[in-house]
Amino acid sequence: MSGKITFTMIKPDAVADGHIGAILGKIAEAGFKIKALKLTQLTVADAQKFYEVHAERPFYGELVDFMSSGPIVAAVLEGENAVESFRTLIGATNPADAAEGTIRKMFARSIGENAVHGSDSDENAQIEAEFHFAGKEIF
Ligand code: YYY
Ligand code: MG
Repeated sequence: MSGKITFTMIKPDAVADGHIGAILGKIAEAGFKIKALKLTQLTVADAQKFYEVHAERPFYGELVDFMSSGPIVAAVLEGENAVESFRTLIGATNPADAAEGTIRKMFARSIGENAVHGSDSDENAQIEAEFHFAGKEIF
């Protein structure tokens, strides 16, 4: 059964480009409820841990450097079939392949600096939410 929770980050590119408000607007418009929200910055160690599944990939070093390069917005979102419906809202990893109207199509700079993260499974959504938020910060 599909879960109600997903985890997202508005990445350093989209924060630096001034898109926090517009992206939160798209998330609200799509019907997601915000369960947790904060402006924060990942350390290099945080970014290494968060993306450790990609440690052997050629882009890992750049990904870690980028994700720790500036502030992000971290959030836990609630909605029906949250993981899949949020990934539909953000679009393909490469904004060049993302559908019109998706967050990555509208706001991403490139495949590496692609504006937003979305969890890829219910299990990872839970792990990622707990990586970023204490229990009392999730409402
Ligand atoms: O889940 P999603 O973010 O859409 O893509 P992943 O395959 O999990 O990759 C995580 C992250 O790594 C992606 O958002 C950008 C970066 N990346 C990259 O820089 N170059 C690639 N060829 C693939 C992914
Ligand atoms: Mg992924």
